[in-house]
Amino acid sequence: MKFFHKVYCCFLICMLVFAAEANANDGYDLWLQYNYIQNTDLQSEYNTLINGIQPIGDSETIKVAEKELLLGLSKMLGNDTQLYLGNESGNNLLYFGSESNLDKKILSQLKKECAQIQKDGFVIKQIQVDNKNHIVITGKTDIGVLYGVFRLLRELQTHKSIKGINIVDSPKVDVRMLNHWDNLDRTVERGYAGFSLWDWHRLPDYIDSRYVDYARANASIGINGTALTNVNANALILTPQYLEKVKALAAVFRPYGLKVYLTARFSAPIEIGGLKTADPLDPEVKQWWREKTAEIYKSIPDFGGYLVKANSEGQPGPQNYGRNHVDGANMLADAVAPFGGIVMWRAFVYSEHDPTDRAKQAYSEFVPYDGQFRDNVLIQVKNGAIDFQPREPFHPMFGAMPKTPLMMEFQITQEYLGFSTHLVYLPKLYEEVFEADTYRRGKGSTVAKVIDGSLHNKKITGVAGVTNIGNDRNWTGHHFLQANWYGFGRLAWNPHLDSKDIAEEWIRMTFSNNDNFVEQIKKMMNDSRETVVNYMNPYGLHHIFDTGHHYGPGPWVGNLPRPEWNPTYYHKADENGIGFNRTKTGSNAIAQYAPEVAAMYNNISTTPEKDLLWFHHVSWNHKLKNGMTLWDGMALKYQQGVDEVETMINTWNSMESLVDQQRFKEVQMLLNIQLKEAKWWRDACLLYFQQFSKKELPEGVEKASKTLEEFQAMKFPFAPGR
Ligand code: BDP
Repeated sequence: MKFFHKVYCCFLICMLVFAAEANANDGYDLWLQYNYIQNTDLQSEYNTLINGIQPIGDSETIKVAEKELLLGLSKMLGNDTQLYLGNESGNNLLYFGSESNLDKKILSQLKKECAQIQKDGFVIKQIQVDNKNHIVITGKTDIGVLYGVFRLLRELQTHKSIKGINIVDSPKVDVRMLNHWDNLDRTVERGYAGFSLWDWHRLPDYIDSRYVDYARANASIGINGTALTNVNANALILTPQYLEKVKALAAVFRPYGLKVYLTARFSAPIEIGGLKTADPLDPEVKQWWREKTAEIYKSIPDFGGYLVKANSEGQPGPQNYGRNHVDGANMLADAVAPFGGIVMWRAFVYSEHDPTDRAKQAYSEFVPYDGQFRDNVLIQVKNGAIDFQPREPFHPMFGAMPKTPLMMEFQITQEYLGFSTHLVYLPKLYEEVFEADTYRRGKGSTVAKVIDGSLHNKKITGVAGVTNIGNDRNWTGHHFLQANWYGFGRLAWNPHLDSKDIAEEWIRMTFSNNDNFVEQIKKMMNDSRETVVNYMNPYGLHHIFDTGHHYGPGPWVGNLPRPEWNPTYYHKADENGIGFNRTKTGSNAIAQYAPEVAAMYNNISTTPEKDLLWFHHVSWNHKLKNGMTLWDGMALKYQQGVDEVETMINTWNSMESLVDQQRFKEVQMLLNIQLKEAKWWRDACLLYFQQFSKKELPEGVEKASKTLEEFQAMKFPFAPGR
């Protein structure tokens, strides 16, 4: 009896361990889960069409493509990897290699498709040669082939039929890059997912396997560049001691087509070069940058170039020497030009010495320079004119510099969107920006066309995203925020994609192909962006975050030395109403848009209500389109935001049986934090603004849980990301 009892206990423990393991998924594998495909029809289709794999070429890139195929196919189809290597029949092979290496017979079947490929694009096509069926993945470059391999794997991951497959796809943007705001001490500015991935201390000798997985993940979505260091730059990264470490990272990333870029501190010639000046017109300074750049290219021949924040928020720049942005950018551009490098010069500038509306300053400073930058300079512009708010109208610079390539800068990290604790699906925001119409060449001149270069025929194009990645096991601190990295990459590849389709791909690859799960979670993700706007910044409110760390509400902050650092500067609430008058009677920022757009925003009745308080100072009694007063409408939006988080929680809870326990619980806990914080936003903002509106809360808005004074007294000296 005792013996049986023991055996039974052992059995139970084994079962529990097994169940726990089956339910443990820490999210490390991102969207590359390669879950076993249960559907028997699909299993047999895939197994019939792919009997073996045949790499063409032997570059490092082709080798990693092969490795990825073996991993993906064996996991999804439950086969031993040997099966794919030892195929003798010669039928149903998967060929992958660049066009120039393909057999003539195979190539002749792909002529039409190959003619359509651009840049690092690819073809995936089922063909017949000598009565045998094959699938071929090819491109002009091996990197294109690798992208095609990831695309084929995605077709399987999302349970698409590959019978008669014929896909041609090319990136619409040249430079698709992540910007890491990572410091050399491994803290991450505005990072909420742990510390920096880059272990500078142990580099170059210790290569964390995570560097490989980082490169793989990026390649899987077409990201081809990474700026390793913070835009608030440290010149030390350009010293030999650090360049050796950068070289080691570049070597890991190279097979995946991921180029390394560095942020260049403008005063580096003084700080590490021993010069007396960093004046961009000084011959010695020019020489210093030329030599430094040559030194970098000597060890990293495919180095991408420099990303520069100059004369912005206290960073040094050409203006310190009475020079301008053109002088600074062109000096660096000349240094990288011989090696094919580029300079990404940021337009995020505003000054305490400039009394004009902060929203106008970047345009005022940069647009007059159109046509004066070197060909290898891209001006990197944030999506909106202030700073990565939950919602901003598109930046007026887009479309306004026809002779200069403008590069998009999005924030993937959620500095102003609840850090890594709030589930917000950002591709929805990116899509809204891309779809905005600048009217610079008539109707249909969307921001997407500015960025992909088609509006003004640009020779070089780019999109950058300030990343949300850290060394947290799940990379982004929240399982769902992996979707923002994923979606950013997909939209950088093609800014015309639909964010809903991207969400669906991601859900299927990351969680499940269960249709009910996909539909409900897609809706949840899709709605989440408007939800955060509702509980933080409805009707065009902006920058009412608590000081410095930007965690939580701080609409009352008005005592900071620089006026434009104060939330009160942005909302301008008083007894008459709320909002920033940027029309002709106010700061006239609207004049920076094309006449059609300016006319729309200048008139309160044609301004979309989502942007109302961005452009107008509006009376509390203003009648909204739904018939409510602004005060009632605003209060109810805050409440709606909270209610929507409750709906998200209900949706998620109803999906428990379809998700592994670990990710289910982690997301559940985070959603509960989000709800708590949504209520905090609602209560604190409404109590504060109520002092001006002097109106009761409309029916349906819950009573605040604390007094305004209590909210104002909340302090967070150790909020992350600073
Ligand atoms: C702001 C951030 C700050 C960045 C700056 C920038 O608060 O940390 O350095 O943007 O983009 O959003 O340069």
